[in-house]
Formats: sequence, C-alpha cells, structure tokens
Amino acid sequence: MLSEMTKHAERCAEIVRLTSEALVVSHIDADGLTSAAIIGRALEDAGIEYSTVFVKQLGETELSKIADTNPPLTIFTDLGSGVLSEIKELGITAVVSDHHQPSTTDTLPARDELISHLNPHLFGLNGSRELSGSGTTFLLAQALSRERGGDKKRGLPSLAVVGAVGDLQHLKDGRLTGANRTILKIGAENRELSYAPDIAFFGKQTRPIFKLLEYATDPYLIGLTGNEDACIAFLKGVGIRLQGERWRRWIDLEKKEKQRIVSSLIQHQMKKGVSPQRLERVVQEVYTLEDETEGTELRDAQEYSTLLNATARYDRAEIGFNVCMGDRGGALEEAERLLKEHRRNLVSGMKFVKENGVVELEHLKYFDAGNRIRDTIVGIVAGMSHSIIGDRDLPIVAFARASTPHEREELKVSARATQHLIHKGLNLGAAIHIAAEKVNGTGGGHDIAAGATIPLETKDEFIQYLNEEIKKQTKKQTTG
Ligand SMILES: [Mn+2]
Repeated sequence: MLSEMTKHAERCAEIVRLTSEALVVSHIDADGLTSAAIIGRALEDAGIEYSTVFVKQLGETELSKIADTNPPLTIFTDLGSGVLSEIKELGITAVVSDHHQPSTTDTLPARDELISHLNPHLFGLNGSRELSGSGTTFLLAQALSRERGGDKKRGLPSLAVVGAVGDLQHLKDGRLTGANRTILKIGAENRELSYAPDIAFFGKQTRPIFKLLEYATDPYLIGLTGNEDACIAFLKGVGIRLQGERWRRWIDLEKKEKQRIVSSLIQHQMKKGVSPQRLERVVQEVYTLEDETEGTELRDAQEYSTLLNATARYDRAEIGFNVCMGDRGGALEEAERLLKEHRRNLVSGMKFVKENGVVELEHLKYFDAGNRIRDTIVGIVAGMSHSIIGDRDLPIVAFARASTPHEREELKVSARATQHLIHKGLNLGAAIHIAAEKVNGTGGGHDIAAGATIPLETKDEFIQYLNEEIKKQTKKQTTG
C-alpha cells in the first residue's frame, strides 16, 4: 500500500537527515537521471552536500569503487534492489530507493542496521507499472523535505512523471496508474503538470506533423509508417496545411485539425483491417510540463525522457542530470546537440537494418548489427524497425557487440514487442530471462522491452530457446 510505503519513506529520510554528506549512485537512463535530480534537489534543500555517479549496472567493479570512496552515506536510486546482500557486504551505510524486483526480499528486511530499502514491491505495489525509480525517490524526497514545509516542492512531480514515462510505465494502460497517478495528481494540483488524451506518437512539441506519422511504430500505421511521401499525402488528403512560416508541428494545429487527423487515422487503420482493440491505441494520455517552454522537448514528458536518454546513452549522464536540476543554458544546449547526434545514429542504424533485413523465425524476428550499431541504441533501432521490417507482427530481437572493453567477449541482446503481442500473452522480459540463463547469460526486463548479455558464441542457441519460450507464452493465451 502506498500509505505504508510513504511511512517507510519517512524512516529512510531520517537516516538521510543524519548525514552532512552523501554519494548518490543512480542508473544511467531517464528514470535514473530524474531520480538523482529528485533526491539531489531534496538534499540541497536539506543542506546536505552530495556528489553523483551514474552507472549501467551495479557489478563488482562498481561496488568496490563505491566502497573505496567510503562515503558517510550512499543513496542508490533506480538500482540496488537486485544486489542488496552485495551492498551489505561492503559494510557501508546506504539507502536503496529502487523499483526493480528485489532479489532478497526474504533475507533482508526493509530496514537493516546498515541498509534501508525503499521499493514498491515490498508494499504490494507493481514496480513495473505503478511506480518508477523516480517515483520511489519522489516519496523519499517528499519525506525528507516534509518537516521543512516542502511537501509539494515544485518540479519534483514533473521529474517523477518524466522518469515513469521514460521507463514506459504508462504504455500498458495508455495512462499512468497506481502510485504514479497519485504523483501526477500532486503535479496537476501544483499546476506544473497537465494531462489529457492526445495522439500517441512521438514529437508533438518539436517535429513536423508528417514526421509524427512517419515514425509511428506502436501502433504501426499501415502504409504510412516509414513512408514520408505517404504521410504527407495522407495529411494533405484530409485537408491539413503542412506549412505555416515553418513546418507545422502537432502543437501548432487547431483542435479541430487534431480531431480530424485522429479520426482519419482510425478510419485508415480500420480499412486496413486493424482490430478495434488496437485502434484505440492511436490515442493515449499525454503529459505536459507546464513550467517549460512550448515547442521544446522539455514540455512533453515523452520527449523530455528521450532527451535524457540521449545524454545517458553517450556516457554524458551529467548533462542530462544538470538539465533535470534546472540548467536551461549550456547543459540544455549540449543535450539537444546529443539528441541530434542520437537521431542521426538512429537513422543510420535503421538504414543498416533496411539494407541487411531481418531473419524471421516462427515466433520472432532478429538481426545482428555486429559493431555497426552501438549496443546502447540497438534496442531503440529494433523498436523503430519493428513493424517496418518483415511481414508479421513478431517480437524483434537485436544483437550487437558489447562496446565496453571488459565485455568484449559478450553479445548484447535487445528485444521489443508491441501491446498487441502482450495481449496475446507475451512477456518478453520473462522469456529473455529464461533463454539467457540457459546459455549462461543474464537477462530480463519488462513485458514490452527486454535485454540480455550472453556469451558471444551462444547466439544461435539463445535464439532457439527464446523462440521456444515465446511460442509457449503466446500459445497459452490463444488456447486458454
Ligand atoms: Mn527505472
């Protein structure tokens, strides 16, 4: 229950208050960056000095580095729950504020003499849907500043929503639910956040309208996705003027024009035989950050989280973190430059997939990018090329060589599914986990997006296991 979790957050905050200095260790993605900024702002408020470290994972190397630094208090955000006993072995005082499935709930209580553990799973909440790392850390930050009257500190609910959206927690229901929704409502009360159903596609604030359709992947727009000319013709066909002084963006359109596009898209999809259940997905709840400038990435939670990921994926997490901390000068400029570079890389990644094609098996399709696509973005390329490549709606699996030197002998796996496949019973995270374990790798993730690291030579074996698992999952649903 959320109220119990909030109470436990108070106890964790008491530990934080005892220190004058802390090390914040966070995950290197949008949820991790917003988590670090949320606790960072609360620490600043409380007069506690801190520094930040962003990591991909908490392996032996990362943990021993932290132990060497020996900070008076370490706050782990958006990671840590999977390695609680390893953290305990370091003998450091720590607060772990995470939403990933804990590995050792049974052996370590929520409060140990050294480690305080805040995680929605401990309180019966679903950490993959109802609360993100940033939402969990929001509860901690709120508890930390409560006695200072900073209960509804401006900006923090927005960051928590950006983190949740970055972790795709809104996708399953087309809107944020559970504890995430409670935080959203706090932000709406503050008038820093607003939410409404709107077109689901990415780039409403910053991209020309036809690009919105061209890059639509979930749901995939039959005959439009991936085809710029077709998108332009479609919009002209329903009487939309594409250009004003510049290319018109979604936010430049009149309400009536938006409605016309949405209903025409639904009709278009219907004519192509898309099921009613999937038609609805053209619209989903959209989150607007009211304090940010219109027409910038920061105004839209989905675009904001993409901007942050663009810094994190190129080892420039501190840039994204500074944007979250309020830097609208140099950091924002650099983040936007990284985003442009990121888009160029995605385009060339897509080009690679188009030219080389995918291999289709019975229950999945895959491609191997070798070292032609960076392992940190190959998953996005997979998601984008999902429906453009291959004829059938199958999960797509992408392989890339690991880019970090000590992981040279490993292969990174990224996989993406669609909501439609999930309705059919697919849980990609679970399937990947099983297949990876069978080849002595590690993997897991969410039902719609998952990843793994496997020994280089086990690729073919892994694919077979994964194909089998997906078969089992999707068969169960259709017959049962
Ligand atoms: Mn997360």
